Amino acid sequence: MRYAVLVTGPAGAGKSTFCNGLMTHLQTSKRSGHLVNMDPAANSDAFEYEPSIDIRDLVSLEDVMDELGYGPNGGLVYCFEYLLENMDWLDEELGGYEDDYLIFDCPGQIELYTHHPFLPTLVRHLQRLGIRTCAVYLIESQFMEDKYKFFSGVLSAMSAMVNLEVPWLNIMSKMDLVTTNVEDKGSGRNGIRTRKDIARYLEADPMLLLSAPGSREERTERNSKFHALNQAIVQLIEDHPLVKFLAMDLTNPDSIETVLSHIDYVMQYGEDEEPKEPGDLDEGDFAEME
Ligand SMILES: Nc1nc2c(ncn2[C@@H]2O[C@H](COP(=O)(O)OP(=O)(O)OP(=O)(O)O)[C@@H](O)[C@H]2O)c(=O)[nH]1
Ligand SMILES: [Mg+2]
Repeated sequence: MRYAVLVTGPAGAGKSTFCNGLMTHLQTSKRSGHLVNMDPAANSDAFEYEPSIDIRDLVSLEDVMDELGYGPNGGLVYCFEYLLENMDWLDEELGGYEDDYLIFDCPGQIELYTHHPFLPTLVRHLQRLGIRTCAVYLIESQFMEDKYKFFSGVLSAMSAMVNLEVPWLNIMSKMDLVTTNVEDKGSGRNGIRTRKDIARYLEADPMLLLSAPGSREERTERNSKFHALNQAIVQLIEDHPLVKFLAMDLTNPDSIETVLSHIDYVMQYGEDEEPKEPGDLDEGDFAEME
């Protein structure tokens, strides 16, 4: 059984850094993982591990911009359209892997997740090939500094979940930047002073929105529409409590292990493995016991 993890989320959320961290963790746990670069604009310096499959071998944004005169966003759309027309390339590239984790590092253009059909089509294709697929969606901990920004992240996660329809994990990345130390001046931002405060963000408690700056001001005619919009968002999140975040601190190996165990769980990793028969065992299976 092959497993695909789509690493998604807005620009700069830490997707490529997480992919590197996950690759290292899989290797130290003696599990096999392969990096799949899905970003036609990726800079090779960003990869600690050479991608085993790379969309840039099929089509690169630079060539599309040079040769067809597209801008960066139109060029990206063109690259994905080109990929969908040439899926046999991907099938061939994916052919050589068995019982492996394939980690797809996706681009950061948010519209790819919320309303373009590319990623849903890719997901269906992987599923047809019998590859068990899940997605992780990263938003970075700095989003917690501004309640409006945070809830726009929650809504984008929600629409990506609805659009992609695969087992899903939302991750709050860069938790090493969040401190609950009261001596640290930065830690009081947006009222984040205790673990309990952080927990309200990880649970995406919509009531936080009601205490956001400006939300208690006198309701003038000018801002009444703004209040009504906030109220509607609170109601929407309360009615559909789909989004919760798993905190991730890449400086702590236990944290990556926790994220990986959640990924294993949502993908039911290893559930179809047959126990080895005594006849299948060889000396290598006992090497670690010596
Ligand atoms: N402190 C801290 N910084 C991080 C972490 N993860 C990523 N960064 C930094 O955030 C920036 C963006 O990281 P990337 O991994 O390139 O983010 P990305 O989501 O792949 O970005 P795009 O592919 O451009 O959308 C880089 O400067 C990283 O060094 C983290 O866990 N902690
Ligand atoms: Mg990246």
